[in-house]
Amino acid sequence: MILDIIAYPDRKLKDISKKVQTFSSELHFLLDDMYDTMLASNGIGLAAIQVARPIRALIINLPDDEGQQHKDQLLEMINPRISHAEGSTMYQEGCLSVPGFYEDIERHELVTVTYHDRHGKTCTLDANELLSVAIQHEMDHLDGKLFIEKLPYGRRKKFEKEYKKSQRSKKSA
Ligand code: Y12
Ligand code: CO
Repeated sequence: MILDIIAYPDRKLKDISKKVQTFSSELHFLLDDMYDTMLASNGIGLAAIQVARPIRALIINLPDDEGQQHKDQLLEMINPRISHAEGSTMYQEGCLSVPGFYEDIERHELVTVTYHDRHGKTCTLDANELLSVAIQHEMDHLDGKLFIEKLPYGRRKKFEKEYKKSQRSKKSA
């Protein structure tokens, strides 16, 4: 089932998501729906809060070199925690909750993340490049943060102006 994605500036995106306590079929249905929703919008990552479920769950499905996404490469992370981070890297990020806007954002270059899979199994992953950026972007959603909040003051102001303009022209179309 395709769910509605909450868009900025909806204040729900600021909610701090709660830890998942039970790895039930309800969680599995939500993860399945999040996958359908992400794919339907050409996304590569989605956090549960973006579909109005304030739980610490996220999914990531990076494309291969030909731009194709494969379900067997889908990462589902429940209650993720970064245990190690190093270096810094810049990447042009986008977000399904901020459609049409891409901004250069600085992140850690490498992260080690520990999380549970959908069955509650504990997993650890070392991530670099795009995967590292995607994990950090999605984990920020769990703490109510959006990538645009990392922009310097001037770029943030410019973004707010352009975003408001784009929302107005969407409404009048
Ligand atoms: C690197 C940086 C950020 C992430 C987080 C995941 N972000 C996305 O999946 C963003 C997807 C996205 C897709 C859009 O296209 C449509 O909605 C059809 C979009 O909107 C437009 O371009 C109009 C915005 C963002 C992972 C890795
Ligand atoms: Co996002």
